[in-house]
Amino acid sequence: MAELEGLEFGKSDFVLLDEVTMDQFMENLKLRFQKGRIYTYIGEVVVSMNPYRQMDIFGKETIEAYRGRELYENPPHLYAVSDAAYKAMKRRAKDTCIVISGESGAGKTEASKYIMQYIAAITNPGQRVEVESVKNVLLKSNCVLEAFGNAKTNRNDNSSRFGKYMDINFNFNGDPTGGHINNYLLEKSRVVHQQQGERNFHSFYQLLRGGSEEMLQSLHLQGDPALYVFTREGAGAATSYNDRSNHKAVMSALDVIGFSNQEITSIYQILASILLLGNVQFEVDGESVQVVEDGVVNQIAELTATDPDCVVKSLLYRTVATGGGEVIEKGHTEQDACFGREAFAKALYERLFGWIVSRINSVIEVKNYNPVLHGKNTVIGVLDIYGFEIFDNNSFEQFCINYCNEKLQQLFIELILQQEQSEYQREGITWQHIDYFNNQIIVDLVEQPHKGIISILDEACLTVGKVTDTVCLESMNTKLAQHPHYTSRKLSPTDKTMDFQKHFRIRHYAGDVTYSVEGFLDKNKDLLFQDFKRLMYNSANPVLKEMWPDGQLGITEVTKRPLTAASLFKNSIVALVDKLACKEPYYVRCIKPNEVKSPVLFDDARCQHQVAYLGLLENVMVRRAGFAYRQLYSRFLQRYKMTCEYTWPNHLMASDRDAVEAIIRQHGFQDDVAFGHTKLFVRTPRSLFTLEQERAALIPILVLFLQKIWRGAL
Ligand code: AOV
Ligand code: MG
Repeated sequence: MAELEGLEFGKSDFVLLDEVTMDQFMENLKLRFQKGRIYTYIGEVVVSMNPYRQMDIFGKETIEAYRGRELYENPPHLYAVSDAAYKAMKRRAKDTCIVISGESGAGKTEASKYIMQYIAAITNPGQRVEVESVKNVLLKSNCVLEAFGNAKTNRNDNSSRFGKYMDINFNFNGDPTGGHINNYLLEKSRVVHQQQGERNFHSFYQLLRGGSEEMLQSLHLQGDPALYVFTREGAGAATSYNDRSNHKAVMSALDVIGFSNQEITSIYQILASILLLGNVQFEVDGESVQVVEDGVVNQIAELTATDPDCVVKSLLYRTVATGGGEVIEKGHTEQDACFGREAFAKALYERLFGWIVSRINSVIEVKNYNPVLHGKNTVIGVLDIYGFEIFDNNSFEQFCINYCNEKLQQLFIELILQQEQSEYQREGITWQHIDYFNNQIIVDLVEQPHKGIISILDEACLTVGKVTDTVCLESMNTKLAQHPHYTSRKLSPTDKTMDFQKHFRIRHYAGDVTYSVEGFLDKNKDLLFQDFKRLMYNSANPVLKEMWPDGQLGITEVTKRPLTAASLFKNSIVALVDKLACKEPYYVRCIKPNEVKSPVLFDDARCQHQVAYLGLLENVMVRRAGFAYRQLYSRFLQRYKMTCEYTWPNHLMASDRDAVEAIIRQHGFQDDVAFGHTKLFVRTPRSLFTLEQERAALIPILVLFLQKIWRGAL
């Protein structure tokens, strides 16, 4: 709770507000934003405003100023929480995680990069080569993942279209020894279609605009995104993103990470194949469907190291096993052929992305670690996921992204608002309960077995015969009619923005989103004809082949019906939340100041909306009424007994609790603490800091004293 800066910059911790009201909160947030103070604490939570301009607060000197310091010794900063997470991990051997949340464009990805840079800068003072190399790969991986996983959307020029959770492993010295990246549901539909004003993934434009002439020629490409169906839409989109220089950076990062030349070439061959695939056209010739121009198909075949006839065949036919075990080839309709081509392009990209992540993981995975020799291996996790988003047209992807944000909000409530209050109750601390909106009800609406939206979608996907999106919507409307956070057109007949055959609306914690159900079932089924998988598995390029292990299955081999996209996503997010919940969490709550990317505009209504749904005011209330630190009496005593004459070396009191009380009284900290059944609760860090300092000053004296006893001098 530092007050290190003058009050003209506002309060550096919202806990210090005179009164905890929305007005005061907003006034402070606005003042600090206007004064260029983009970070403010709520206790240990950092509230971060996107400055939309380069700030001079991330340099080497700043890093040094925060290194090893306590939170309240410096003005609020991401570096301070990073250091706190690092210290907790190093001193107490705790696994920690930093969860960065906020809506699309609020600054999560930028924050995650600063956090990683800080951790890299403060570790490995001995400059050990192998540690430096791990750090380098961790940092460089960002550039590659952003190129392939980010895109311009209407909300953010560099929007993450995948979720990323990165574990960094540390040895007992506190130096990084490796890491692991988990990626979550890439928005692959973007490969074949983008909304107006948006772009495909950066990687395509980087290649087309930044690739050398020689490179493009070898890939059968021309350097103009307007020539390719998949990049045409976004070719003219204005963006602050420089494709040319980023292409160079990605090539060099791939090299530093350790991708071989063959692997790098393969990556670009796959990108080129996808672009060319988008330009394949079909025509109906009598009864059958044909490819309009063989030339493109030949190029795709060359780039994927496959046979041109086989490429054509997999585009126009699918092999199916009849009930009698007979295998027949069934010609596609034009519509099926288009569907297949798009599914293939999306799958190629998704598998490429997944493969890149796993290649990076294989480089940074912790090797030769022996817990007996090297001590406990601890972890700091950094979560940077796609933020809550509302577009003019919201589809399956927004549904998944927003569900994921509901889950993270639920975790925040659980860890910051709920657990805190229930512990006070358990420990018998007098406590005025603070109310907050619990979004569990929305989480249930989406994920509950049998009754939730995902279950209803899955059921529709499993039903044999033609269940359309509209039929599925009707089923949702019937089953969810009573749900307070679900609306259909039927329930809201006067609402002109909703078509009752197409739309449903969820009242999310962060706002109402109307989803268009069109394409939901196809995206959930995520069907890719087996013929494409076999084609890729039979590629003469070993890199490509490796991405398609499931292509080796025979036609008649019965495969289990795979989980749907929504169920897979749900399972991965549930696993993520479990992973986070067992670590000590640090939170960065990002806020977007305005919709127009302005460094000076503070849009009061938009900001207040975010503060409200993020539960920040409730966070301040819980924090302010509460106690930041707590420790079992026995542990507290063990650590600080030397600072009090009644407890050193041993106390004669009836209980540890009484002894702790003696320490507190001797220091005059009575007003800063509360005594629970088993733990001492401390409100501000100052008291603990004083005790720590005293302890630190006493230790050398004690050591001398003990040495003398040992030598028999006393
Ligand atoms: P996001 O990760 O929260 O959105 P980003 O981190 O990509 O948002 O930030 C969006 C843009 O805001 C960046 O490209 C920068 O232009 C600017 N910005 C954010 N933080 C800073 C900062 N600290 N300093 C300067 N500029 C900043 V999304 O991935 O869309 O949910 O899905
Ligand atoms: Mg992002």
